Formats: sequence, structure tokens, C-alpha cells
Amino acid sequence: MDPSIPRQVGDPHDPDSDPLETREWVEALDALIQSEGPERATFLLRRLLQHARARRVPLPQVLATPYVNTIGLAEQPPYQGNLEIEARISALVRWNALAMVVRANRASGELGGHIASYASAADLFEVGFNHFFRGGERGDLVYFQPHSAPGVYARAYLEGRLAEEQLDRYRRETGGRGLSSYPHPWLMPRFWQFPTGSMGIGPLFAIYQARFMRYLEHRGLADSAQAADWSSRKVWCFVGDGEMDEPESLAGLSIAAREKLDNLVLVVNCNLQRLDGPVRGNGSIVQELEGLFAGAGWNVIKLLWSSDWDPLFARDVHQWLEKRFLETVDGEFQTYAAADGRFNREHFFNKYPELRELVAHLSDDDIDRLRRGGHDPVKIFSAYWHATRHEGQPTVILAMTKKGYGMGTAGQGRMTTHQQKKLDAGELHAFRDRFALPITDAQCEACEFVRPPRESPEMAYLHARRQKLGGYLPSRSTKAPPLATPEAKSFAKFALEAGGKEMSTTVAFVRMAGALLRDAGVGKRIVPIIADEARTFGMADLFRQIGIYSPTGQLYEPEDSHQLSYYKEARDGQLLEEGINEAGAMASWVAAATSHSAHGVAMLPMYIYYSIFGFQRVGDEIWAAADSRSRGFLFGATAGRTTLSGEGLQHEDGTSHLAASTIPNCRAYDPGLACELAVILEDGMRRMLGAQEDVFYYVTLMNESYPQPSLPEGAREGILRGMHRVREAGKALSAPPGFARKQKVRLLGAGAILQEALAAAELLENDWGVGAEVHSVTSFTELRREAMEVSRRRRLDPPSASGADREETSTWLERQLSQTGEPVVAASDYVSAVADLIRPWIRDPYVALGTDGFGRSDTRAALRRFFEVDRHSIAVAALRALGDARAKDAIERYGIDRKAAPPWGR
Ligand SMILES: Cc1ncc(C[n+]2csc(CCOP(=O)(O)OP(=O)(O)O)c2C)c(N)n1
Repeated sequence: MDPSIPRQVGDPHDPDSDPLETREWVEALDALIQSEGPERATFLLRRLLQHARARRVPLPQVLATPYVNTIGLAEQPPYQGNLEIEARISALVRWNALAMVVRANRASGELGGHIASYASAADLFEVGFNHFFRGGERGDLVYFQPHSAPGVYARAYLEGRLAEEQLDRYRRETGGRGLSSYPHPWLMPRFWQFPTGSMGIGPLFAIYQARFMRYLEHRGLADSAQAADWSSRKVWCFVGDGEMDEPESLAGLSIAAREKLDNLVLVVNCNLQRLDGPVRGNGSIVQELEGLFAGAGWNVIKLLWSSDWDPLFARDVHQWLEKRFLETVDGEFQTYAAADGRFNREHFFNKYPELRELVAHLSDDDIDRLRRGGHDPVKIFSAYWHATRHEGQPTVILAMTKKGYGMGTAGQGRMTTHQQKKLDAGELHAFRDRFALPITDAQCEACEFVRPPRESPEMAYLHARRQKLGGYLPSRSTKAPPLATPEAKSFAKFALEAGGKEMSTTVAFVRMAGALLRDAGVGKRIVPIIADEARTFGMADLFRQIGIYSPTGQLYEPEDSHQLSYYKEARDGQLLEEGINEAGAMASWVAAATSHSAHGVAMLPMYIYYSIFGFQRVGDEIWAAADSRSRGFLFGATAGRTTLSGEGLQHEDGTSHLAASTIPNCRAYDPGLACELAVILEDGMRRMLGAQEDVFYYVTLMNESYPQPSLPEGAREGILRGMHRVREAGKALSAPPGFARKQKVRLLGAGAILQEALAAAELLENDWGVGAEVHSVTSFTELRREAMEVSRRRRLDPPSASGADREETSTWLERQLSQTGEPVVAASDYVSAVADLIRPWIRDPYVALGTDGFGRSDTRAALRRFFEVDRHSIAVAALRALGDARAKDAIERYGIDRKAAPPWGR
């Protein structure tokens, strides 16, 4: 037994120096419960504990209870269904799920799929489907364990929502009508709601979803017509016990308890195995999770043993079973799962004469049929019934099951069962017999899908249950009324007409956000999200303006209450202040960004954070957000590797735009000008809230102040497409000495480095007589996307020889940077691969400069020189690209250390 698993209070097998006295105490407690009820007993015990603590009496560890069901027989509600019919339905779902995976792998061994996980989770799902999961527009939200997806498909097939042809295209999606491997809203937008395929993301998102539902409710945004339903809506999340090892799985535990999310039920399928082997071979995952959840303040329901065990427990007055369970490590439980009744009798029960006696009346087959709690609909129903009625805490159900349940020697409890996807004829027959499926040997061997006629008792029952519960699920809604979005002039006039006023794009954003929050249309829908950096970004005024969301309001007078903009918390606060918790902030963002679908209320989340702690830190969540068809803004603040100057290696972000470019529905912008930001925000809101496109925005913001121009005439299209010209080459240029003709270069500057490009243009013209036009690149990603699309069209469907449709097939890039022989030099505050994204479409010599290497702290000027993206380095690059021998002089004149190792080597 793992010594970390605490022994139980009152364990009868602890040495007892005075059993008589102990009995008197126990009897006194029994009498109290009998006469005055359990509440009084709780009160007295608490008093006693307090007193004992005051007297310094060492107290036992109380976060672990015995290894038995939390809900006693007396508290078990009557089962409200037809167990026999449900067993038949469940057998059909199990069969079709298994058949789907086996057929797919017969067709092609490379397709994969899982049988054993759903086999263990089937009853947990089925009781939910038959009795608890409410469907319909404002139904429950269910996060399914990803590799149990075959079971969810199999049920949808029985329900008539999926066709046989679709089941046959499980994991074969490219030709259409296929079923995705795991829950993916991107791939099945009318079916799956929540992507869970990456372990840990499901539970984290579920917790923040439950919290966001409260947020909507407290802010008066919950669908008022369905207010009553709304407050009883539940979030269900099914997760594997192995998956609980992911830090993300545990990351939301304390907020869920702190905010009393009793709208949340987490079901951990404790089959005691993960992919490679046991989750805790030498310990107990159930006991460990109980301690963790109870310690965090959750209501914990252990669902370990089926009704089959109840008579044994009733006769086991000296709790020998409890003792035996507690000393059995999970590795042994797994062996018992894989073995038969005879083995279990010999190795489990026969260890103590008392237990041998306890099961003497049972045959080996009877022992084999002693199920674990997670396979007994009666106990599952009871656990769900209590969980859905529990108030003031989220509930976790620790349901013990067997991995590969019912797969017999082909998989139950086997070390290799996770990967099992092929069953031979004998194994298929055994599965059929085990679940009493009404199919012939031939049907069985052919793995035929089975769906009884609609009027059969099974199907009638199944449909009736779902109708009673409000409809079928999973089902993703796309219905939410579009919102009218404001024009930039209403929230960003100061930026559109900046006229040279100095400001940073972060300051400009904060002003725009302030105005948007007051907008009559979208103001209330904005969800500002901060991970403890509001003061860093100059947003502390928002604390008072819109309040920080706190379900309990503010229970203290804040230290700065005398200030105009004090730290105000409120039940209807709008700002989500997540603390130092980017993972949680991102999960909140996703809940808000998918509210149009999950709740029919379009929201506009704006999460602003240190840009390196986005794609790099919570990149997988952003990927899941994209899969979820999120709509909202992510703001990477104080972005760039040299613009955030003094913070060094772990703060300076040089890659987020590269990562952003890989997400197809992420529109990534790196605006250098406040007016550009205004145009991007305006268009983003229009596309996401008005046109309801499934895109989200990543916009980087800088804290460097410089004079901001007004919006140049006609610049709007270029800003949105990714580049526009902000400076023409000097008019009065003469050919420099030694050159027969005027020389000219084109400089591209992105984000804060735009200012360096502009300064380089001045140097080139003033110091070297080289003309330089400058383009502001707002998005290398957008430029590349359009160019890729045009290239593909050219490849697959080339323009006609006459060239009549030439314009149509030219890219914005080509139109902005037509082939002139003049070199193009690009620089950004990101690794050079970002500027390299557009290289294939530039017809003249192209130089891409960037901030490759590790960040470090210094002044902006020093850092830009170090990374060679400063004005001087850009000017030298331009001269060199021109083949101008004076580049050497420029290197000398500007004091560039030509012998220094490259920045990525230092
Ligand atoms: C982040 C991540 N890492 C690894 C995997 C691959 N993977 C899929 S299922 C699985 C094992 C799951 O074990 P458990 O959570 O105990 O669920 P069970 O199948 O036993 O019910 C692993 C490692 C994944 N999907 N996501």
C-alpha cells in the first residue's frame, strides 16, 4: 500500500488500546444521529474537532474517506427508468461503436481509433443520455472524453442523426460526410460543440464555461426568456483518470470551488489505466483525486462499487472489505479486472478468512459479475442525481470502471487495451454474447451496424427519453442574432485624425476600448480579460469604469477606495481579472468567444496579455479556440522582441506572429500605427459580430510612443489586406556619385519597426542619395494567405492566354510591389521567418530582417542594433541589396560591428 494513502479514521484494524471505550463513543454518536439527525452530528463533530485543535491534539488526515461509495444505500433515489430496455440500448451503442472502429481498421490499418475507453465509459454516458443531459437550445453543455467519440457517434446513429454511410466513414473525412476522430467543431460544426482531443483542455474549458455562464447570468445577459432554465443548466465534463495528470486538468479546481460552481459536474472515469499502463500502479488514483478535489473545496462523490456489492457490504459488519480495498493498489485492481472470478476469489477474497467466508456462497461466475460502480446504471443514476442537486460546490464523480469492459480476453484490463482496434471472430462472438446482442454469427463477423426499427421498444424508449430531456445532443447551434457594429470614427476619431500626436498603439487601444465599452450596441457584449497586467497596459481605469467580475461582489473596502479609479469588484462587473493565470484567461476567452453558439448570445472577448505568454504559453488552447470557431480579439501587448525593451529573454516575443500565421482562421495583425489599429478593430467587429464569420483576431500592441499620422486617404484596403504605402521615395533625387541613374529601394516595416524603416529611408536619401519608399506591413500572414490562394488558382486553373483575367489572378503584394528591379528590404520585430512568409511573391531581390535569437534586456535602440533591425542596419541592407559598394562605408559610418557573431548565435 502506498504510505501516502492515509489510513481511515476509526479503521477497525488500527490497534485499539481500549475497544470498550471506543465502542461507547461510537454508540453515543449512533444514538445522537438516531435521535437528532445527521446535521446535529456534524455540528458536534465540528465542535469537537475545533476543541481538539485548540488542545493541540494531532488530527487525522480527513481528506480521504474509505474506499467505498460516498452515497449510501439509504440516500439512493429509486431508479427512474427501465433498466432492461436501457441495457439493450446500451448494448447496441457499444456494439456499433466497436463495429465502427473495427470496420475502419479492416479497411485501412492506418486509421486507428479506440474501443476500450468507450467500453469503460459507456454506462456513464448512457445514464446521462437517458436521464440527465438536457438538450435543446439552452440545454446542458457536455464535454465528452475525446477518444470515446465512437460511442457518441454510435448513439447518434441509433437516434437517426447519423447515417450508416457516415459511420462507415469514421476517421475518413477528406471526401466529405466523414466523422472526425475526436470532437472537433471545426470539422463537424453542427454536431460537436467542444474540442477535447488534447488532454487537459476539456476540463479546463468546462470549468471556465460554467463560470462564464454565471458571468452572463449576473450581468443580465442570459437569455431572459429562458431564465429559469438557464440557472439550472449544467456543464458536464467527462475525463479520464490519466488525463487528470495534465496540469490543465487541475488548473481550474480552485476557481470552480471559490466561485461555487454548482452548475458543474466533472465525471472522472477511473478505469485505473491510461495508454501505456496503470495511472497509479503503486497507489490509488481515486484516493489521490479525492484528496485533491476535497482539498480544493469540491463535493466529491466516489462511485466505486455496483449494487451487486451491497449485500456483501451489509454483511461485512467489521468492514473487512474496506480494509482489503484500501490495501489494494491500482496495479492489483487492474490485474483483477483482467482476470476471472476464480482468480479474484483466490487473490482478493481469500487473503482473509473473513472475506473468504463473506463470498463463500458465491460461485466464481457470481464473483466475476461483481461490477464496479461505473458500470451500474443504478449507482450512476444515484451519483448524478445527487450531483445535480448539490448546492454551493462543484461536484466531481470518481467513477471506478474497467478499461475495455466487456472486451473479455481481447482487452478488459489488459495493459495493451488502449490501442486495441482489431478483434477476431471469436472475440466478436464473445462480445456479442456478453451483451446479449441480437445478431447472427455472420452479422457479427461482418461487424454489421445494428439499428432496430423506429417502432421497436428500444428506439421508442430512446426517442421518448431524449424528447423528455429537450432534444438530442451533442448538437452545435450557430444561431445568434448579428450585432450592429460601430464605425471607427465613433470610437477612434482621435486615431483616424491623429495629425502627428504622439502615442503608443497600446495607449490608443485603451482609449478605443474605453469608447467601445460605452457603445450602445457592442459595449455590453465586450468581455475585457486581463491576467494581472491591467496596470502594465495602462488599463487600471477600467477597474472602476466597468468593475471587476466577482460573484460575491466586494466584501471589503479596497485600500484605494478614496481614489477616483479604485479597485472595484462587483457581481455584475464586466472585466474578468484572472490573476496570474494565462491558461484560465484563455479558457475564459474561449467561453466568451463561443457564446454565440453555446448560449445564443454573441459576446466580444478582448484578452490583452504579454504577447509571449500567448501562442508560446497557451498555444494549444488557442488551437482549440480556433477549432471551436471562436470569435474575438486577442491582443498581444508590449509585443515584439525589441519594443518591450527591458524585460529580457523570457518576456520578449519574437515568434507569436509566426505561430499565428499557422492558424487558418486567425487574422493576425501587427499594426504600427494607431489609425491602422482603428481600421482593424472596426473591420474585425464587423466580420465577427455583423457578418458572423468564424474568425478571430490576433493584434499586437506596442508601448513605444511616437508621432501618429492621420489615416492616409485610401489606406483602408491595404491596411486590411496586409500592406499599404506610407512614404513615397524622395522626389528630388539625383543619381548618387558614380551611378549612372537614380537608385531606389522599397522598405517594408512592420509594427514598431515601421519607425525604423521610415528613419532608414531618411538615411538612405540624405546620406547616400538613394530613394526609398516605405510600406507599412500590417500583416505578413494576410499577404501570404491571399498570395497562396492566387498561386493555387494559377496552378490548378491558370489564367487565359489573352491575359484578360490577369488582374483577378494577381496578388495584392504583386500590385503593391510590382517588378521594377528595385530591391525590397523588410524588417519586423519578429524572427525573420515572419517577413520571409511573402518571399515567393516578390519578383525583385528581397531581404528579410528580423529578431532571430534569444531576447535580452537593454534599451530599444541597443536591442535593435543588436538584432540588426535598427535604421542603420536596414540602410546597410538596402545598399547591399542594390549592389552599392558604399555599403562598406555605411557599415563604418554607422559603427556596425561587422565581426560580431550573429544575434542568434549569442
Ligand atoms: C495533450 C495530449 N497528450 C497525449 C494524448 C494522447 N492520448 C490520448 S488518450 C491517452 C490516454 C488517456 O488515458 P485516460 O485519460 O486514463 O483515459 P482512458 O482512455 O483510460 O479512459 C493519451 C495519452 C492526447 N490526446 N493529448
